[in-house]
This record gives sequence, C-alpha cells and structure tokens, in this order.
Amino acid sequence: MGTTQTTTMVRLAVFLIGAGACMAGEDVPVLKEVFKNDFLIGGAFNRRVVTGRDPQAAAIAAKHLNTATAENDFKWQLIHPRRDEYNWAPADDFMAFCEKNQMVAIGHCLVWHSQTPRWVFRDDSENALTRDALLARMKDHIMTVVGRYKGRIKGWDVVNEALNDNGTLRDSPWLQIIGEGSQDKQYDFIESAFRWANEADPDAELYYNDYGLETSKAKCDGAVAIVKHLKSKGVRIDGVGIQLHAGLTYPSIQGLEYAVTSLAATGVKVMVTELDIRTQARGYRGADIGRVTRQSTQDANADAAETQKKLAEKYAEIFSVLLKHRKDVTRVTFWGIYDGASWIGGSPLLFDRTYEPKEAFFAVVKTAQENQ
Ligand code: 9MR
Repeated sequence: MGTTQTTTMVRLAVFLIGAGACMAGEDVPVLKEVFKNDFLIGGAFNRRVVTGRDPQAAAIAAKHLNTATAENDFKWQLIHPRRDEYNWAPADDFMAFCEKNQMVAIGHCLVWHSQTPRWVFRDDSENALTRDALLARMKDHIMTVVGRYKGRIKGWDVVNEALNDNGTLRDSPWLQIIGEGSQDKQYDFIESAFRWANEADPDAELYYNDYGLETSKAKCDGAVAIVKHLKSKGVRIDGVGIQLHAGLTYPSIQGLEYAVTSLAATGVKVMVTELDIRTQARGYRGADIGRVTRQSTQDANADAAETQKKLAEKYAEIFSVLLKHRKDVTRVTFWGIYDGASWIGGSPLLFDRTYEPKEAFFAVVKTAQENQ
C-alpha cells in the first residue's frame, strides 16, 4: 500500500472515529464544567441507571452531572413497605453509584402524601392512628432512614408537596391526623419532620420541596410561610426546592424570579430539584402524580424541529434566570437523564431517546457561556 493510500485511510479512520464520537455526544461540553462556578448540576436516577442496566444513561450521568437524586428509591412505599420491613437494597445501590462517580447524593423524600403505604396512617384494627401514634411512626421512619445514610447524603427533601396551589396546606393524612383540624397545629407535622431529620443527621441540609412555586405566587408565598414558621420556632431548614416541572409556555421569567427571590429573602438556599419541560401544551400543568401520566403528556409533535426549537428557547430562558440568581441558587437537577426514561411523555430533557444531546442541550451551554 502506497503512502498516499495509507494517509487517506488514516484520515478516513480519524474522520469516522471523530464522527462516531460526536454522534455519541462525546465531544460536547461537559455540563458540570460549564456550570462549575454557578451551581451543582444533577439528575434524578432510576434503578436501571444505578444498577448498570442502562449503561448509556449512566455514562451521560457520570460525564455531565455532579449531583444525583434517587427518582424513587427512598420513597416511603419503596424503602419502608411494611411496618417492620425496610428495603435498603435499591437505595444502597443508588448510594454506591453516587460514591463511585463522586456525586453529591440527595435524599428524596421523607414525608409526602403520595407513595406512602396505607398502613402508615392506620392501626392494627384499620382505624386512623392517633396524632401521637402517627408522630411516633414518622419519627421512627425518619430516624431510621436518615440515620442509616448519615454523613453520606448532602441534603434531604424532608417534606414534599405539602401545599395546595392556593398556598394553603394540602388536606393530607399528615395534616388531618397530626394537625387535628386546628389552625394552631397545622404546621406541626412539618415542624416535627424537620426536628427529627436534624436530630438524625445534624450535618445534612434539610429542604422543603414542591412544584408550582414558580407559577403560583400564592403557592410560593405558602412555602415562604413554612420557612418563616420553622425559623420562628428555631427549627432548622436550609433550603427550598423549586421542582420546576415546566412547559413550553411556562413559567414566566417573572414567576420564576419571584420564586427564587422571595424564597432566598427568607435566608434559605434555593435549588431547582426536578427540572423538565413538557412539550405538550394542553391539560393540567402541575406535577401531582395522581393527575399526570406519561400517556397523558404524550406529544405527537415532540420531535418536530419547531417543538425542539421552542424547547431549547425555554431552557435558555430558564437558565438565564437561574444564572442571574446564581448567588442564591445552589443546585439545578433535571428530573431524569434522557427523554426515553422520563416520567412524562414528549421530549422534556436535554438528551433524546437515542442518548444524543439535543438543541436544548446546546442552548443551555450557550446560555451559560453568555452569562459568565
Ligand atoms: O418520576 C417519578 C415517577 O417515576 C414515579 O412513578 C412517581 C411516583 O412515585 O414520582 C415521580 O417523581 C415525582 C417526585 O417524586 C415528586 N415530584 C413530582 C415527580 C413527578 O411526578
């Protein structure tokens, strides 16, 4: 083989390897580098990611993200399915994945109205528990779960989604039983949860987490009221998580800024904990799992160029607000890694179903570069 032929073949090989690398998204900027002076950048990981059954998603996570939230494995129903039975293996796998990849681990979540087994609120005769008995059960759960991972979890979503969209407290069994219908006791279940989480791991950050804080001022004010109440009682709360399940047309810049600034004004850290943007325009906008399914958010136009452009623009807008408030925003976590494994349909994330970075990925990177 002549020198020219060899050179041509080497060039062709280099070109093909280069193209392959590009196609696998390997040549793209690394998100955790892009945002290293701004905030932690993370994702919610499902079982397949942390157990090696979705190696391509795991590779994206390891490359781009420096913080992780278990999408489901710490939820009461999964980690504490029966009264005397804890199921540690999935959460342990998540911790092992985080530690292997040097990711900051976030615990989600301790007290929630959803995904909590029925037995939690009932006695052996199927009657509703008394206030004291439910408080004791909550304490046992928090001390056991937080205690097990003490020193390894940076922060806990201690209470999740306790608010209605109008800012009042959701009428959950936690509120009904521990609040006893009394205005004076309405925050008691939240206060107790934070006190015990603090007792179980004094060094872990403690968060209140909710959706819709960026679209409903009343709901955001409700979260501010929770923070103020806890602080007035001398109970530690370190941050509020704005879940930020967004859509192509919401939140507005003003709504997101209102949430970030009014929460930060209470002295807590603000984080975006479950970021995604649904492409489907119709229907319910919140993130109440009782009202959203992957099917109900499917979008036949999700992959259309026009939709992807809108998605990129909305991500750019959201990140420009978050970067503007980088002194208050300590973490931004995507709810999933790529579209194929999202809890909603359509095309809500930065990586597509074949694990390729999308226009939205590059829009986010560009926004960061323009806002240094
Ligand atoms: O993405 C999660 C999905 O896999 C679960 O089936 C569902 C119920 O546990 O919860 C989803 O995550 C929710 C999160 O825990 C709290 N905020 C809203 C999220 C989307 O529903």
